[in-house]
Amino acid sequence: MSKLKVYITKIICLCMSLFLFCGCARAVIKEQIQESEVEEKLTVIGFSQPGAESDWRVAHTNSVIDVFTEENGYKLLYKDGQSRQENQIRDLRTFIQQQVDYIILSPIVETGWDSVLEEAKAAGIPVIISDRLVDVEDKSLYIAYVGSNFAEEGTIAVNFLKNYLAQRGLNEEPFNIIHIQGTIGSSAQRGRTEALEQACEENKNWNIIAQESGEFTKAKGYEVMKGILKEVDRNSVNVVYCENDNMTYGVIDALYERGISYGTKGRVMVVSFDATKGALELCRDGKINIEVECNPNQGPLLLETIEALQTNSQVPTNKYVSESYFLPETLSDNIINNRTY
Ligand code: GYE
Repeated sequence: MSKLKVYITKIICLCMSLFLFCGCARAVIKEQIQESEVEEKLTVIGFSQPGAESDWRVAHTNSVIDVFTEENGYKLLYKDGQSRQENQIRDLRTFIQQQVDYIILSPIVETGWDSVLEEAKAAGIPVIISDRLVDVEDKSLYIAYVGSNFAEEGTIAVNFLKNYLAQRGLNEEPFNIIHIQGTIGSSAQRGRTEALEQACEENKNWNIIAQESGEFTKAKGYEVMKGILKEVDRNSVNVVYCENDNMTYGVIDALYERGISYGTKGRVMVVSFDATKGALELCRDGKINIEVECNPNQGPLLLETIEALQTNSQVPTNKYVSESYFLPETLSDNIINNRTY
């Protein structure tokens, strides 16, 4: 091939590559523009969770993630506070800086939110509280609450115990309770604790012989129960009132280790809250006497609330999820198999 031919071939190749490159670049830019146009139309939600301490929490997170999808017109920014309020406050400030459209807050405890919620209000960002409540002086700092009625949950557990004792004519006998609490200052702890303490005031034979927080985790539940069993007379214990399922798993491990029988056929009754699948299986097998349900599927109600806000419709201030309870005799495999969390 002559030098000139080689030269011409090279130029042709170069032109073709340039042409191809420009075509691709244009396609990429077009795609990016289209993506950002779609993103611009999405409603941005900042979602702050206290952590991932329990199976219930994971189910609650998933329920929110499942509804605020791009197909539904949303972009969800999710932050896990690693079980620290200061992290959640920092996460809310990040959402405010990012100028999100709405904030969903599941507060680790009830108090200490005034300043950051004032900042959100000043930035014009509506806040919806989910799961646990906030205790703020100015109620206009949040638009709505979506979650559980914890006092009601506690009342269900306490009424079960009252009926149990009444049916067996044990109303006058000493009834000794080990009380494992959730994160102190959280609404779930407060509602469930208040119901029990109130019942102890009303029934003079009910005694809380130990009361400690297991912070809603299995590890801490196990640790505190192990410690308590070293302190109390094990033969005096009638019931463990445990404020969530994961702590209950730790509690029954500690009972088992000490050779103390529990559940419907054992020495010690077990009362638990949440009714997650694993705990329902234990309840069906008689290892847990009652499972008071706490429903984590709050995503759809949160979606409804935000859709109502988007269309300026009237938004109810409180929306409670429906909840029930389970006993070994009412638990079928069907109920358990249909449990999604
Ligand atoms: O019972 C527990 C979780 O706030 C309702 O927190 C929630 C509670 C739930 O970690 O498992």
